[in-house]
Amino acid sequence: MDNNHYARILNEIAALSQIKGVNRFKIRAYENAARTVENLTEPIDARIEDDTVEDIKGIGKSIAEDLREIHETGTCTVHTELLSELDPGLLDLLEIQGLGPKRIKAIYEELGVCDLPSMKEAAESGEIQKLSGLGKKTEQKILAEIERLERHAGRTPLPQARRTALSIRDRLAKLDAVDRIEIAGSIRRGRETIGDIDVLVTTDDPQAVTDAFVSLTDVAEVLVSGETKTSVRLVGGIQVDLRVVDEDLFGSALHYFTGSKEHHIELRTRAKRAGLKISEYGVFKTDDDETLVASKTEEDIYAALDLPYIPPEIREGHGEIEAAEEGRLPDLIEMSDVRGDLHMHTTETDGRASILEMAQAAKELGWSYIAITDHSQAVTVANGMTPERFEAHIEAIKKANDEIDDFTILSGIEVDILKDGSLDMDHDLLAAADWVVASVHSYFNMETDKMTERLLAAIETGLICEMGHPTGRMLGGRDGYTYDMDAVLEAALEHGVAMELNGSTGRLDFNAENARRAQSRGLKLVLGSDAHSTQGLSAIEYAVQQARRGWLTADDVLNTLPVDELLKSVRPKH
Ligand code: DGT
Ligand code: CA
Ligand code: CA
Ligand code: ZN
Repeated sequence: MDNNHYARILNEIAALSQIKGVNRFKIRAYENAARTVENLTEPIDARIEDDTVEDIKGIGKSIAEDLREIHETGTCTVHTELLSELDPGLLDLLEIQGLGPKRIKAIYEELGVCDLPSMKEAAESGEIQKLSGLGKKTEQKILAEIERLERHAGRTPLPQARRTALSIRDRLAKLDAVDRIEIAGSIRRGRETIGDIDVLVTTDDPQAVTDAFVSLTDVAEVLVSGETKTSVRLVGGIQVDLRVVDEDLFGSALHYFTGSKEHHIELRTRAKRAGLKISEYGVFKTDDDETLVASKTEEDIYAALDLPYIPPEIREGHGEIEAAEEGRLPDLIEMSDVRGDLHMHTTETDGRASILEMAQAAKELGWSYIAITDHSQAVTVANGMTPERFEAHIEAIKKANDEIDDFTILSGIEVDILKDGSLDMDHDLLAAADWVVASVHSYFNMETDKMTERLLAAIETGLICEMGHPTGRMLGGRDGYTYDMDAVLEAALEHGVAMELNGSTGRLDFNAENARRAQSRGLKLVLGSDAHSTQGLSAIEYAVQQARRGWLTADDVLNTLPVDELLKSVRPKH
């Protein structure tokens, strides 16, 4: 089971305990343990298996016991008892952003609201605003949140689903019976949210694979069990389809189950015109013998249709087949094109590693430079820097830079764009820094015009290199703020500001669509991990995948450049 599953159960215990009203220390212990598990670099499974889970700082004896139980059964008694005493629907209410266990407790106790439908009803009939401490504004926010949750219903954010999928793949790959195993479906295409996980295997012992699959500890329910397809629901609620396919047909099966449906529909039309048909079993002639033309590899499938290989990330029916026909498929950016990472935090603000630790970890990933971009003082919760601290931090970064060979640490900041569009730092310090990311972290709900003015004012300072997470959306969470995107992109182009594609797992912001829009207007993009720890640096993978979904090439992305060229590509009037 992946660590997130453990963390989720612990977080839920903390929240449910708060609703139930148990003592504060216990709640705090679960919250802390959840955070510890989230930040652990190694699989908690391994620590349980070698019986060292109690040695982890922040995990006490009784929570260690819970973790062992989760390891065995997917859940634990504390969790199931809380749910049976309270109401399972409360877990959905915890998804309402900005409400929190304390207020849910009040609404639950006073109105008997115990799930999303009853919450919706109470909010629509104006019952919520009558409660003390909960006004009309909160009630409207609750309704907007429920509407958002309904929109995302049943879908899981990509990073979470992908981690779960990789964990399943890796456990099954260890079986002797498994020859080949691949994740297909929307995860392979890198879609932002995932309906279910699709896994393909080749084996000469299907029964052994199926048995092992349904016996995985995090399987809650077997939905379908057949000779070639088995579907299960995991304890977290996500469905996994496992298909056993013939080795000779692996390419056509992988292609079929990778989708998208839209891509397939267009391909089928094209195949028909050429007297061919295409299915999960291959490409066939539509003659009487139904001669098999291709099935082994995906390249073979496309070649049979007289097309170059189309990468999974752009198989969405967004013009890729036409582009392939006309030989203008973009040469999509790859991980190996990336030379550095331009957004990360250290212990100076809300990160967990030092400047040098971040640099060393980045160097190990193969980067040749990074920018250290800690927060400015407006972000008090992140211990943002005053000008004095930033000045000292720039010096500390320069010093660290001298201590690491063949690597450049750029001095930078993630400066807040304040409500009026001014930047939360002295301008001479921003000018002195190598890399300035500017981001919005407050007042997300401004009117469109006001937000546009705010961003334009920030861009027009001429001090910004990069607009950080440019819409503020949280994946499967808060929607982004709205502004006149064309006006902002135009100003960014004029002032040499790159737009970030933030790969941190909660964000993926810009999304692929906006990235493509920026690129088509001639803007450059920057990939950033927004790492708050050394492990967080690997989030660049997600940024690359979303960049590919946005049809971006290495030329569209600034951090594929050597550092000197990178610095020349932004804030030209600086
Ligand atoms: P999801 O799971 O909603 O995030 O999206 P996908 O794309 O993973 O969709 P899913 O799991 O329903 O099916 C996986 C792929 O298998 C899909 O992209 C295309 C293919 N596929 C499955 N069932 C059908 C079908 O009934 N018609 C067509 N054309 N393709 C299908
Ligand atoms: Ca799927
Ligand atoms: Ca599926
Ligand atoms: Zn930020």
